[in-house]
Amino acid sequence: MLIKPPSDIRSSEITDKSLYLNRRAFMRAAAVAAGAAATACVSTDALAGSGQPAAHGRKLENVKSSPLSTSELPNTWEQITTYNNYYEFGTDKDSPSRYARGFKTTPWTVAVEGECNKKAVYHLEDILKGQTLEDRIYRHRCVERWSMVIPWVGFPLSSFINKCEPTSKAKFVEFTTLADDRQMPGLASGVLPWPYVEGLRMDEAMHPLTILVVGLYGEVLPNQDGAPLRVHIPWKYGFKSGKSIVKIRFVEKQPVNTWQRAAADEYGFYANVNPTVDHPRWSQAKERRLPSLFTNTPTQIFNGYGDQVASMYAGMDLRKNF
Ligand SMILES: Nc1nc2c(c(=O)[nH]1)N[C@H]1C(S)=C(S)[C@@H](COP(=O)(O)O)O[C@H]1N2
Ligand SMILES: [Mo]
Repeated sequence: MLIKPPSDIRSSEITDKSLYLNRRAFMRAAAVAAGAAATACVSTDALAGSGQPAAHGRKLENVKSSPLSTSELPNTWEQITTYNNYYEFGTDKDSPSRYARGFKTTPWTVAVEGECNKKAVYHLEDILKGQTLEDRIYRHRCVERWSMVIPWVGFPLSSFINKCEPTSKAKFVEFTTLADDRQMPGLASGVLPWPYVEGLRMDEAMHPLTILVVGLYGEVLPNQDGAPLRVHIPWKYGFKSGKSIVKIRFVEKQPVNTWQRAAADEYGFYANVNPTVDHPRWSQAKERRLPSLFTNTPTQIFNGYGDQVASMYAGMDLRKNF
C-alpha cells in the first residue's frame, strides 16, 4: 500500500506483475463503469425478475467466495440497484439510480487521519492492490424495515485498518463520505447535515463480518450502491453503512453519526438490528423482505448474526445503547 504522497511512487513499480495486472483489470473495469453507468441502468431493466445478475462487462477479477455468506437467495440486480437510500442523490428510492449515473468515481482517494501511524491520502487503486476480493452474500436491513440479500464483493475492513497501524488511543473509526454539490443534487435539500458521517467502535470495525465493498454480483459496484467504496456491517441497520467513503479517521471519542445528529431520539450510535427495541415511530419486530409488499418477516436479533457478534455487547443495555 502506498504510504507516501500519491504522486511519489506508481504502484506498478512496487508490485509484482500479477498483482499489477489485477489492479489494472479493476481500474479498467472502473473506467468502463463510469462511461457505461447510463447504459447499465437501462439494460438491467430488461432483466428484472430474472433472478440472474446482469452482465455489464464490468467483472472484477479473482473474486473468491466467502464461507461467511448467507445461503439465502440474493435479491436481483434490478432490485438492489433501483431501491436505494443515498440522500446525496435524492430521497426517493429510485432517485439514486437516476441521479448518480454520471457520478465520477475515478480517480478516488481516501484520507486516513487521526490516531494511527500511517496517515496519508491513499489512492483507491493502492488500497486494492494485492487485496483479495471476496463474494460476501449478506443480509441487509434498513431501519425503515425493508430488507434484502445482497451479493457484495469486498474485503474485511480489518485488513485495511491493520495497514493503517492504529495507535492504542484509537477506540473508534469515523467514516466521512463525499459531499460534492456539483455532482450530488440531494445536498441542496438540507435533509441531512452533510457530509454523511458514520462510526464504529474499534472491535466492530475489526470484526471479520465488517467489509469494505467495491462490487456487486461480481461486478464493479454501481454508483447508487455507494461506488467506489462503501462499508457494510450486516448486523446493523443500513444507515451505518456509509457510501462513497473519502475519509477514515481513528479517534478516541465516540463519533457523532449523521442520523444521530439529525434525530438523537430516533437513531443511536450502535444501531444494532434488534426486534425488541422499537423505533419511536414504528416497531422493529418485522421486516419487508423485498420484493414482497408485506412487512411480515420476523426480524432477527443482530439481523441473524448474533452467534458471531452478540459477545461484543455482553453486559451492555441495548435499550440505552440503541
Ligand atoms: N453517504 C450515504 N451513505 C448511506 C446513505 C446515505 O444517504 N448517504 N444511506 C444509508 C442507508 S439509510 C441505507 S439503508 C444504506 C442503503 O444501501 P443500499 O442502497 O446499497 O441498499 O446506505 C446507507 N449509506
Ligand atoms: Mo436505512
